[in-house]
Amino acid sequence: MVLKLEFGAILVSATHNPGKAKEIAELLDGKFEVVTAGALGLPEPEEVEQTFVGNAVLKARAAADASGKVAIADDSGLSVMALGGDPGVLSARWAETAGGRDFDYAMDRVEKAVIKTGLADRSARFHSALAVAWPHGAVVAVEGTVDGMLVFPGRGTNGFGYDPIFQPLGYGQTFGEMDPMAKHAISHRAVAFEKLKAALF
Ligand code: ITT
Repeated sequence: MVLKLEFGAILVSATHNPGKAKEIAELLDGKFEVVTAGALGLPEPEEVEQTFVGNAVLKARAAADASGKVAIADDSGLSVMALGGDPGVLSARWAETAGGRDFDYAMDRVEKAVIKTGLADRSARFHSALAVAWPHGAVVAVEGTVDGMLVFPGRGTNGFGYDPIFQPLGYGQTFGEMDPMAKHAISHRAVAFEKLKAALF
């Protein structure tokens, strides 16, 4: 079986995160007819895997099998060196509060945890695993990363999630301050997309 995606095909974007959905749509660059898992009323599977790739595959597989269409999923997060890689695959869970997800709270948790280690190391890495699954069929997964430094307090209101506290290496702005196109030029998700394009398009 040749795993190729034709431009113009219907692709289910298996994310329930609006910030991520916007970036995935921009990175796909209008080449596919994108339907979201939310619009199709697909359930959100529990992310039980220990790796980004494992969870991306799980999400793409669930959406493809439930919809009968090719699906793309992203599992991503921030790994902080001083925290041994946390929050990592639990990045979304670190934001959970009784009132829903709160990333000001999550970024504050990261800052407090880093200070508590007593370490001066502020290096961090964003990961994005992308998986494309065919209904009840094959799956292709890739991973992209970008290295940077944590800055406290966070800066900027662009992007989503942990963007305000992440400054990519070699740049003076955080992802929260960067223009979205500038983030797309270097981000973990963009790196993963390039790999996916090479494999599938
Ligand atoms: P879906 O599973 O529905 O796609 P989610 O938000 O639950 O959405 P993840 O489990 O992959 O997705 O959680 C990763 C979290 O890491 C996410 O909620 C973001 O806050 C954060 N994150 C991922 N990519 C990011 C980026 O580019 N900039 C800032 N934060 C990011």
